[in-house]
Amino acid sequence: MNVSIKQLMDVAQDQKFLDAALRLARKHQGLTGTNPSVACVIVSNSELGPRIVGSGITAKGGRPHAEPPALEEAGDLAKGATAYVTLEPCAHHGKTPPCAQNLIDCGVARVVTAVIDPDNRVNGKGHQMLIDAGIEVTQMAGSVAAQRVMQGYLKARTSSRPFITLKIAMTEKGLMGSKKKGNLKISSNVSSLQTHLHRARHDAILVGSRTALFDDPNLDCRLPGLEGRSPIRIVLDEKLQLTKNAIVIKTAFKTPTIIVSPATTSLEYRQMLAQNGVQHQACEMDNGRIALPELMDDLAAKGIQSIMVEGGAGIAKSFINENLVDEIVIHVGGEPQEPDDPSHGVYAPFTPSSFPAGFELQQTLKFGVDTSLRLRKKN
Ligand code: AOF
Ligand code: ZN
Repeated sequence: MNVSIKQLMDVAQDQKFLDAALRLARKHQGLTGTNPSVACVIVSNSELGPRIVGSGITAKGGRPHAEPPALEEAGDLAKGATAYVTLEPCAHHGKTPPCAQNLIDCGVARVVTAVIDPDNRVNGKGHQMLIDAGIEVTQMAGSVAAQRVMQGYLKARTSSRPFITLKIAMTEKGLMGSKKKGNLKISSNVSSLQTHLHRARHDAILVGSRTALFDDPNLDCRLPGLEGRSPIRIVLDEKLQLTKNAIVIKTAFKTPTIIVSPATTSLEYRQMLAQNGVQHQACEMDNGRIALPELMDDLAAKGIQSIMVEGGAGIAKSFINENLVDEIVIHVGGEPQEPDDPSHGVYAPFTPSSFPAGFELQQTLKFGVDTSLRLRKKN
């Protein structure tokens, strides 16, 4: 097949504007509830070349969708323009008419999208509406970046479970901490800043009660300007060990917090949680441990679509064993600090050089002296 230079340039131009839309969509990642953060960029061809005449992003909370504000900004310039939308435009009537209809009514000539919307009310119908109205529709193949921006939404829509990122800081030998000293400093400050950025992109952070008790962490996002992006904190507390003195409980009126414990939890403990503004999530037990798959189903039903699991070797192992993890982020500390007595070490269920079966390395980054590995579950 002969592909002309013009065709190659057109594909490159589509990719450029779709990438711009994807960067825009990341701005509201984790802030749009059960709606994905979608962005729309309207590009008009003038004598001087293509130029962006309107842009929009799904509003915080999920409505309005991305297309109406972009089309409104473009005004008459939307006629004959190309709309780059990171997700197939919706075909259903919600608080506003379908976005596909809005694009048709505004006279857009072409629509380029990155991902088909798996929502039953859309799933190809948005594209079909556009095609039936004579609009050229191009779906860009294999957009990994788009899948990443919408990973929580796509996972929850297709499997009723949240997308799970397991984040672990460890040394080359897999050391995570010390049973004696508690919190060993494994990773550098640059990695910690990256962790805060990562938190901001998830709906929730999850740790076990041991981590909440011994490290007494804040588990929020403290990056300047992103303080409002702290995700919900979830603590698994099957033995009801947390008290009102734990930071996660003391600060629950500021940062939403969910404590997970068995349905048999005493009224007294539940009252303590309620008085401190903490939500209680009753869970099923499986052989004396929290039944994680069922808990993940319940959290997805609550609208939590992505979770960063941050706490404890035991929790990491349970999530891996239950086959619940979609992505693993390992921060490998540059200066290994071994405990004097190796039996005091807390070790991860794997090391940076021997990952769990079924995962493949996607990205290696340098964070100061640390190395960060991103592993993804193979399809
Ligand atoms: C779009 N553009 O910006 C977004 C879309 O509750 P509703 O009515 O807002 O519907 C939620 C569904 O809308 C969601 O599951 C997905 O199918 C679509 N999201 N669609 O055209 C947008 N956020
Ligand atoms: Zn819409």
